[in-house]
Amino acid sequence: MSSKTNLTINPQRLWDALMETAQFGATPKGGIRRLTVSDEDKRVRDWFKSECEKLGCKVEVDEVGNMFATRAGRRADVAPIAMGSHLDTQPTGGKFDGVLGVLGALEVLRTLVDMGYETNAPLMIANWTNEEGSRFAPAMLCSGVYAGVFTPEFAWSREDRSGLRLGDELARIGYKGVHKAGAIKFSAMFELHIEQGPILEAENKVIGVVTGVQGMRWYEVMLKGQESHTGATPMGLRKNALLAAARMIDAINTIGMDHLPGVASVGLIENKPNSRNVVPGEVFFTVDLRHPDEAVLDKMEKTYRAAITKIATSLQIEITENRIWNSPAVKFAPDLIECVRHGVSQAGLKTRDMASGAGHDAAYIARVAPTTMIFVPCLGGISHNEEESTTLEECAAGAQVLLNAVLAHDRSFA
Ligand code: HGY
Ligand code: MN
Ligand code: MN
Repeated sequence: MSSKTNLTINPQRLWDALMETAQFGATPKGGIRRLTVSDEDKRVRDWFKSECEKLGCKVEVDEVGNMFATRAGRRADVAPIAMGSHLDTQPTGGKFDGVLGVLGALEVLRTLVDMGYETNAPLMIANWTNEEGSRFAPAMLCSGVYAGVFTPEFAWSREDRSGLRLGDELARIGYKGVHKAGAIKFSAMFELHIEQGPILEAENKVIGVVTGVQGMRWYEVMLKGQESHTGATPMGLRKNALLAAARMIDAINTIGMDHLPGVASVGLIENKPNSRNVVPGEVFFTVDLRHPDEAVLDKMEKTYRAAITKIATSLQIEITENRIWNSPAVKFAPDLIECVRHGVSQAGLKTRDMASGAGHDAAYIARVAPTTMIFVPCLGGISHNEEESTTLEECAAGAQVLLNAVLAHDRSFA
C-alpha cells in the first residue's frame, strides 16, 4: 500500500454528499429538519452506515446511539484517530451544521481508500447523538454520556415537549446499540464544523484554528399567574404570567449586553392558554447564558436569578427555575492544534485562531481524549437557520485541512 504525503480530497464528491444527505429532512425553504432520533435521522444514519461499510469500515453503535465507523490501519495495537461531529439538526436547520464534520471525515476516508493509502493508526468517524439539544435537552447529550458527564439512564429518560423519551425513540429507529457508552475507544478527535458566526468571513479567512469552546449554561423557567378575563379584569388586579416573562426576557437580554463578549438568550417559550381574551396564567421559557470566562458566567447567572425573582415578586407571579445544563469553558489540545496549523500551511490557506461561541461535541470529548476543531466560514455568519450556507471551496478547504491534520498526527504512530 502506498504512503503519499500530499493526498487531495475530492471537492465535488464532498459537495455531492452534502447535497444528497440534505434530502433527509429537506424543508421547502432549502434547509433541513432532522431532529435527533426522528425518522429523518434514521434515514441519514442508515445512509452513513452503508457508505462507511462500502469503504470496508466496521460500524458500531453504542447504547445511546453514538455511531463509530472504523477503517483499519497498519497498527492494530493503537486506538483509532477519530474525526467526528453530528447528523442531527435544529427544527429549521441548515445543510452544514454538524453534517459537514461527519461527511468531511467520510471524504477523508474515501480519499485514502481511492489512493490505497494505509495509515499507521486506524481512523474512525464518530456521529454523536443529540448534539443539538433542541428536541431533547441538554445539548451535546450523548457525547456527554460518552465522556461520563451524564449517565445513559439520564439520556434515555429525556423527554421532548410531546412527552416522548429519547431511549424509546432510539429503540424505535433501531439505533439503541449494544456497546456501553465510552467503551469504543479512540486516541484523539478532530471536529470539522462551520463557524456559525461572522468572524472568518469578515476577515476573509478560510480556516479557523479553534482553541476552545466558551462556557454554556441552560435554565428552565416556569411562571404561574392567574388566568382571567381580558375585558373584565382591571389592570391593577391581574397576575399576568406573560407580562412577567416579557420583562424577564428584556432583563436577560440586558445581562448579555452588560457582559460582552458573553451572550444571553431566550429561545423557547410556551404561553398558556394562549387565547386572545384570556390574561395568560402560565408561561414556560428557556434561558441560554454563555461566556468564555466561568467567573463572569457565575456573575451573569447571579444577576439573572436576582432579576427574575424581583420581577416575579413585583407582579405577584409564582416562579420555579432550575439550571438544567452547565458545560464549562474548554481549551483544546495544543499538540492537535499544531497538527491543524501544519494542515493549514500544507494547504496554503489563510487562517486565524478563535474560540467557539457555539457548543460542539468536541467540548465534552476534550474531557476524555485530546481534541480540537477546524472551522470554515458560513455566509453572513448565519446558522441555525434554513438559509445557512457556505461554498464548495470552503467545505473542501476544511476537509483538506482535516485530512492533512489527521495524517500529521498519524505520523506519530509510525
Ligand atoms: O447550542 C449550541 O451551541 C449547539 O449548536 N448545540
Ligand atoms: Mn453543530
Ligand atoms: Mn447546531
